[in-house]
Amino acid sequence: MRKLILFLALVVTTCNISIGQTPEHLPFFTEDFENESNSKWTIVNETQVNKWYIDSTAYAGSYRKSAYISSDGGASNVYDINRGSITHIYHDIQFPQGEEFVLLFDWNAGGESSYDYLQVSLTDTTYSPVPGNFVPSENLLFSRLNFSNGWKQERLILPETLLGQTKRLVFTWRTDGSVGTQPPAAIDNIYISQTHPLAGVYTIDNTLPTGNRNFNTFKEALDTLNTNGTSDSVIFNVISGQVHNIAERLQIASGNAVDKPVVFRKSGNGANPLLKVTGTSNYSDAGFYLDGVSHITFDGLDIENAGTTSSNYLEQGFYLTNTSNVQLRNCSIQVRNTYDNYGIYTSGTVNALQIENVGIRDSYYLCIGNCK
Ligand SMILES: [Ca+2]
Ligand SMILES: [Ca+2]
Ligand SMILES: [Ca+2]
Repeated sequence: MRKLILFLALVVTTCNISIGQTPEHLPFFTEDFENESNSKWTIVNETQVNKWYIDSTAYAGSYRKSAYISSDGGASNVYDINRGSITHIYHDIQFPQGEEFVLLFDWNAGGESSYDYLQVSLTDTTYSPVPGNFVPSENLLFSRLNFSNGWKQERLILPETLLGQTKRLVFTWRTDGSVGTQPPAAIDNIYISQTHPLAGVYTIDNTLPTGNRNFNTFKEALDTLNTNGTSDSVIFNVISGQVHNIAERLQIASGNAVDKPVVFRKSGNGANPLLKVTGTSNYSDAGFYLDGVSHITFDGLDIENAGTTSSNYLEQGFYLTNTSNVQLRNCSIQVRNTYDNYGIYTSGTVNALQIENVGIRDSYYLCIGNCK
């Protein structure tokens, strides 16, 4: 018996150069810069004018932290376009034997065509990046990233020649000394995984690090799901009572190898896990985006707007497009109470959407589209 219960409320860092880092052991390497001491990464700035920092400035008005370039001591994510500089931030990664690897990271940068840009390299650990100098080009993974027009994610399958080796992952920001578009580079959510598909039971527990079948964040769980796909049914047990502060787009998208049922469900006797979602100035931010996927269940998760102004309100709980056999159960959705907001929004061809015991508050519309 399906029922839709509706509550329509209507109402830093400077120039520390060191080598001999402790390598990170895979299968999972993740870095969101939120809780890390700066010492995990080595920053090579010296007297260069545009320096790397780890802090929160690159996200205006948000709690989120990243690594970013600044020419004013880290106070703002702004660079001096009139002075040339090359600076680096790096960390060592130990690649185990096994299968191929995938690298994902988020970045944001303006820059200038072939003059001001972000580079990403993978070098031997015997190589130490030098301020004012490029990393030798044979090590480049990305030779020129700029003009992202907002935060963007890159994804790259790494060569199998890395198996069993320790390598140095280097991010470099280069400026030539004239002309440029703000902001300079910022990077976040760096992630390296082996590409084997998911199967069986995992946890999402934000008190434990990612690894050993646990994901610290929803973002890491969904990145892995989207990247690696599934070879059998998958359950994510989300620990009850925990609060997840979300400011990133959570998406399960088409083109991925999600070909078996995937369930996100509350685990434990406490309150539903609560996702407090900070949106953007866009008028259609959603807690979860499901695009072109099928057989996905959310059971016992609450979604709540954490935005405080029109620049960051959450307007939708779930956004579904071209999905089938999606089930939403035992959830509470609270978005921002303004016109054109939706608890559940569907578009395209949505088949067999099941909604059971879902409370929707502060939403102008409860569910639009093919809602049953
Ligand atoms: Ca971050
Ligand atoms: Ca320039
Ligand atoms: Ca918004």
